[in-house]
Amino acid sequence: MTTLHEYLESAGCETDLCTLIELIAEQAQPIREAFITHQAYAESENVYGERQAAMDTWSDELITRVLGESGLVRALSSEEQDEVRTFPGAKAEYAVVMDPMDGSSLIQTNLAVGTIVGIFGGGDVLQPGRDLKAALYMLYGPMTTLTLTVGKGVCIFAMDHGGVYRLLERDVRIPDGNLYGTGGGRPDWIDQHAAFITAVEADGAKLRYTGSYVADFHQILKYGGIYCYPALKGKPKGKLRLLYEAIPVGFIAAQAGGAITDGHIDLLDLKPAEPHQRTPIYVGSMNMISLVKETFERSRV
Ligand code: AFP
Repeated sequence: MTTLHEYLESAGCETDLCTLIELIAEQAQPIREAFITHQAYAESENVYGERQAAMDTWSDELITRVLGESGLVRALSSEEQDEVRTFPGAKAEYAVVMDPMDGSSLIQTNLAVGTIVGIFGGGDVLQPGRDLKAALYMLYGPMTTLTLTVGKGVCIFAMDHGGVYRLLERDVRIPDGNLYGTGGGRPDWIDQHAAFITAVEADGAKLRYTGSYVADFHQILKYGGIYCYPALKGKPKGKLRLLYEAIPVGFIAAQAGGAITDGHIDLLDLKPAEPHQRTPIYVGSMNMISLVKETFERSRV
């Protein structure tokens, strides 16, 4: 089976980008080994005022250190750090955005969680998602998988017992489907979201929601459907972050024939104004994204 390194070479990836992707991907091993001794919460909070799980900070420090020492990264912005980190001495100009441990509140329940990463060129983290050079997520479930795009379609790899990523699937396409997951409580949903959920439930959609965005999205990538974290009454921007969660996963979705929207625009066209801005998220199959946009459009007239 093709290895990650062989795939990247065959994809004509820039050498430094190949090295950077492999460096990030291989952190899955130490991260996976750290779960058992870092299940609880740290004593700290992130910039959003959310309690940080021990693995939030542990994985953030690991990846930040490794990338800072690599000489390949000019700037790094993490969901778990208030400020953008810069590495002026870097020989390359990649800018990395990341959620180092998405779903971390689930670690002690042994549900799948993951690391989400986007890689820009040009040393600037505040770019529209459409300008990404690569996007990936490692998913720590029954397998350790790496879902990756370098702008030439989406591939899924699984790590073997020797720590080598082996290609499971290339040119992944999101099928039309009827799975849906949604955050927020029904009483807090804005009217447009409530109307969308009512419509998909009437069409027989099945609820699949674990509380881990990256795991829930991966199921959508495979089986089709939609993941939603909507605007809520009193929280018009919802919960998830544009830079660390929407943009990298949205880029993967688009490369697999799906899309990501806030109900109005394609979120890959939105240039972040500041690193920690939130956004409502609808990401998944085109059949579902089209219905979201129609629902929001109808409510405008
Ligand atoms: P944690 O990383 O704090 O577990 O939050 C996970 C998350 O950002 C995303 O992965 C989930 O889909 C969403 O939050 C779950 O939020 P709710 O608990 O409000 O449903």
